[in-house]
Amino acid sequence: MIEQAHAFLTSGEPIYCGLYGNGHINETYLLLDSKARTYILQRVNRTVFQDPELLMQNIESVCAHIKQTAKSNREHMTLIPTKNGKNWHIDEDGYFWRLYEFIADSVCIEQAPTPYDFRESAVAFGRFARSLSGFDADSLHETIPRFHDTPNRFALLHDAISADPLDRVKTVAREIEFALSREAYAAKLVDLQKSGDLPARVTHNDTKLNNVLFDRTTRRALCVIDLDTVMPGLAVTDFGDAIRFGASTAVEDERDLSKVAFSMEMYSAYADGFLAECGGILTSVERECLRDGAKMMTLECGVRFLTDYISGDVYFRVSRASQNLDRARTQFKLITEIESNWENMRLG
Ligand code: ADP
Ligand code: GN1
Ligand code: MG
Repeated sequence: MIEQAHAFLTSGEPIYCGLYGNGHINETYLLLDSKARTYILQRVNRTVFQDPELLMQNIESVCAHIKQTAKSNREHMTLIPTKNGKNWHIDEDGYFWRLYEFIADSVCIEQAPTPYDFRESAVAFGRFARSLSGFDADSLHETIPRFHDTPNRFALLHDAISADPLDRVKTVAREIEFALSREAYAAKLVDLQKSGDLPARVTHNDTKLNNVLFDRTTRRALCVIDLDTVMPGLAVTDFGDAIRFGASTAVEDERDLSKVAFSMEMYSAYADGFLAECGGILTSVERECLRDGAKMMTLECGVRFLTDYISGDVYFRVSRASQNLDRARTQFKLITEIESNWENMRLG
């Protein structure tokens, strides 16, 4: 990987490069140069992102927009150009690379230790939403078509069940039944979008807690990262995806389901931070549907993990057998808990 780093305009000579982070899609490396500067080197997943050059155009323009209101260079992502003046490098094997400055003195959290930390991440995503409310959505390319089209995610689950390439369907009958019994609900948000009741906005679309960087010392949120899926979408799904991941009491691939619960305390802390930052731009229908965003993203993600398990783990990176099935199961457990808490989750 260090060979690919030489294509970029780093301050010193690249001297160390090692795998970094817990993303499921791209391959991320920490790079150090001879002037002790650190960077994030990424190999973009070309199966997931069919046109990475268009994706980089999105990232460049979104970063430039956020930079205008950022108070320091730790509050926005900075791309390092190549020696040829581009923002990406294609190596001799056809792999697609990019380099960011490592945001100094930052930490990334996989599970919020306190509601305060989770609220801080909501402040970051809320600020991100507010900042991009003035951004021209039509200038963005759709990097993954139909990304949060939940009915289409169900259609892909049906396709996987029919294909059943590894004969796994018979082992996941309970999970399939759980998902399909909620299929009628899947269209709720896309229908409200089609009817114009939910406005399309520029959204992040992958609002996991580990896509926010925090200040190492103060624990204040610094910067939203992982901008690959920034494109037109719904504010309620950005809210909901963050809840799906961060309001769980366990990690996403926890095997012991007795540890997986939905924390109303975390939910309320996130809602508080999010609404404080961007509540002013939300319509009353959006506020009413925030809890649907949480349920929908949990259902959609569970369906995606289950589909990938049945298909042979071709999309989400796995480090052990059945990891995608474990991930699907945690999402389904969370849905039952969300359903029990439904009345208390009202925000609009
Ligand atoms: P993926 O799409 O695979 O999730 P990310 O862009 O989220 O990839 O990066 C993976 C991890 O790398 C992040 O969770 C974070 O820990 C770290 N990271 C990414 N960009 C930066 C950055 N600019 N500064 C510091 N850490 C970063
Ligand atoms: C992927 O790239 P990462 O790990 O931040 C996925 C999200 C899922 C998430 C589940 C481009 O996010 O949609 O919600 O895994 N990203 C893409 O953990 O598919
Ligand atoms: Mg990420």
